[in-house]
Amino acid sequence: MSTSSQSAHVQTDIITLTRFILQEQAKVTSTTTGDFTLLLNSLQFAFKAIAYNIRRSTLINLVGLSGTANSTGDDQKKLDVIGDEIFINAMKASGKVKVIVSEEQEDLIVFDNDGTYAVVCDPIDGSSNLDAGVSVGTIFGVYKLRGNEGSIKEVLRPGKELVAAGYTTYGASANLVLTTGNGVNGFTLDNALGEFILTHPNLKIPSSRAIYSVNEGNSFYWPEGTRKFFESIKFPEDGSKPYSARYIGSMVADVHRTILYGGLFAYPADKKSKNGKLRLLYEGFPMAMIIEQAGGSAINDAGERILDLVPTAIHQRSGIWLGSVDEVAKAKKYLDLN
Ligand code: AHM
Ligand code: MG
Repeated sequence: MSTSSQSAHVQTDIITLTRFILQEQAKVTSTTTGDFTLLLNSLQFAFKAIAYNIRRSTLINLVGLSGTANSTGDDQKKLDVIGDEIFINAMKASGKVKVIVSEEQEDLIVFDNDGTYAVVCDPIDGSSNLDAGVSVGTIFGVYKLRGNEGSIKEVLRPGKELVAAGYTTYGASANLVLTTGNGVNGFTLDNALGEFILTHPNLKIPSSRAIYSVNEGNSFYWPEGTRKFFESIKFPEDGSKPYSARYIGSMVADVHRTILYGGLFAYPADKKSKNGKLRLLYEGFPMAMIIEQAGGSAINDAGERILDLVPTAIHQRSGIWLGSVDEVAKAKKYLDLN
């Protein structure tokens, strides 16, 4: 093999997450303090540490329940607790985060520092899948504080005020998908280098795709509009092909596929879960920001834009419909029937 063809297989000019962030920040250098860069650096450390522990969990007896329940009564897995601790410690150590909301903590946490950011997160989402080795992930959103004191008002704000959002999937590889309000970029963790490498620049979601992703087991409880919509794509009356179903049961993995392939992901409200299952602040908002930044849309059961909603409680739930613009628009027509 010639030298040039050998080198063709070896990337010698790699864009790591750190390099990417520094480049992005350099574009707005007059207004930046470097705090956001440090915050993102601490975030990526948390993702690496969580990925590492998930990968070895079966070997070091980290599978199974911890014997505790979280703020909303869900049984916690050992890894839920560990992931939460890793995340909170990393945010605290950054010195740049004053307020944290975590799915695993009943109340918000306020640090005694001069941090200027609030971070909302679900440290390990989809944890019911953990013991089977199915993909799980971390979801996060970042608000810039308006005041100097850390108060709940800093996070009971509409999703459109997030300055950054993202998720990391822990599956065959760890994939970090990030937006700072200027498009969406995807990074893959190179385990040997210990670096997230830019592998999916400027991610765009296809505008339509005949794939739906929902827990069909809840269809007994669905309201009429929701039921009729899913019926309409499974039994099309216009001669078109029925949609394909894909449901992993890990929001991060289902949303990641939806961004890459297109389609619709939904966790609607139903008679059993009157406000839906997913949490607005740290699941709905970050995912809605990413989806919109990738060219898709995200609405609730009333057809309202998710990012316009204003939470009144940190663990508030909401019905969520997100994905390709055409697919969400198709579903929206039926939501009026609910
Ligand atoms: P969790 O935050 O307790 O892990 O629950 C959220 C998860 C999502 O990842 C996923 O979309 C949903 O719950 C699946 O719920 P279900 O098992 O009811 O289909
Ligand atoms: Mg969750």
